[in-house]
Amino acid sequence: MMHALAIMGVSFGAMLELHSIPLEDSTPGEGPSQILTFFADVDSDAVADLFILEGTKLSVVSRVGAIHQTVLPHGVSAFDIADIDGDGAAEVIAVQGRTVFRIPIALQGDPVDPNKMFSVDSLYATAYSGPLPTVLVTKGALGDTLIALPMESGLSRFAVDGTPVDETPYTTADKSFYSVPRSLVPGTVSSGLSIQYLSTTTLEIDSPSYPAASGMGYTYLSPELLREARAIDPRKWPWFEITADDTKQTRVYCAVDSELHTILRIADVALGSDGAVTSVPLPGPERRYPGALVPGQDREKVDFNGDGYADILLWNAPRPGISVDSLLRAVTGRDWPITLTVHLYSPDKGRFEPMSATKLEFRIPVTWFLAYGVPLRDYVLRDIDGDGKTDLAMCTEESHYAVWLYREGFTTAPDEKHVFPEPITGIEHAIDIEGNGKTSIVLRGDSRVYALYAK
Ligand SMILES: [Ca+2]
Ligand SMILES: [Ca+2]
Ligand SMILES: [Ca+2]
Ligand SMILES: [Ca+2]
Repeated sequence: MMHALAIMGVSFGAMLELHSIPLEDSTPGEGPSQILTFFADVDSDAVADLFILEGTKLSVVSRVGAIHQTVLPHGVSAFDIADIDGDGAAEVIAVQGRTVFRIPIALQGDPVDPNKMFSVDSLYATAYSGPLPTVLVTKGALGDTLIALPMESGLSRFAVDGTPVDETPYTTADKSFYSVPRSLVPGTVSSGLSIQYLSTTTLEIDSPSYPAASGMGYTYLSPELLREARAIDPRKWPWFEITADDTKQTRVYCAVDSELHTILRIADVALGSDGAVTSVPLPGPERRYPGALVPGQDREKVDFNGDGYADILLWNAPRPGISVDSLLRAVTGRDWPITLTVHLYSPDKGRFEPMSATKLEFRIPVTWFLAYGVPLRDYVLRDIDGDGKTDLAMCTEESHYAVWLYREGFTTAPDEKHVFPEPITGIEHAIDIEGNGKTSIVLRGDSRVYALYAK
């Protein structure tokens, strides 16, 4: 075990504070090193802390500028982060073969050696080839800490001294399983935590300290589905919720045609007393909007004016064409204009306004248009400043990341821009780490992780 204190670059924007965290195994120009990032609360202050797993090196990034590192012993498969002794400081709880042990995470001073807790034959012994953050620590009926482990016969839970407490049997003979990756986001999501065993059993464990996993997920209104929708029954088009009450949910069904226009059809879907959909009517008349839909993420409502009704963001590029052919003829490295428009939903009219409420024009590298789908890179449609109105953040160049706050609309210049020493290669999280409605963003470069913390 070792302890390292790395230097972090910290810079301050108006809304997002940048922490630039070097990855130890990376060599510039050799591509991204394999890492896994997740959030857990290491110091019980109800603010989620960023963990970075590089091989067996587990780093936690404190908000004040230090990186504390713990090396997981060889052979660890599943591990979790939790304060199981209630002293306010989290431990690593890890499975290594038959052994379940704990390592206190030393935020100051020398690291502490692993303590063995108990031994048991769990399926985690051979589950993964390397360490993977999973949900191991749960709360029992009396608020006691229980360690949940998949066994041959079912999901078993043990007291911290290894005493068996309960077991939920598998419902089929198939014992293949996965568990929820640990990603703690205080205050933002429900307290329900489900450990799902693939087509076998689902155990709902009430664990108020550990809300369900969050973070960047797939976009369910994928560009592929939107482009394919035109050919099928509109009731099967991708849709999102505009608003809902106890009796009905207003949906907008979406398609994008070959001219990059968005076709929307609205339907009120009746809900039963249990909240379940009772019937899906044929959606209303088609309305066509100039530009292709930029989908939100994770079913998070995109609501630019904060009135509780979802709004839409469309992208468009000026003619002549944005066909692949014309782009391939363009010189690599050139940029190309793109226009984003917002159409607000009008509850009085029961449709999205035909006139855009705001327009954002800028240029992006022409090669971004070659990617299938939305040419915006690493975009986030979330409330960044916590005023209840959805904002926009995205790359404007390979190594630039810009934020536009939605006020009466978007301003021409971004409200904040961060320039990085290397291209951004992806987005790891867009996440509310404090439960205050503000979104923090974690970006990847080849040699660093860039955490943009909402202030
Ligand atoms: Ca914390
Ligand atoms: Ca502790
Ligand atoms: Ca709205
Ligand atoms: Ca906002």
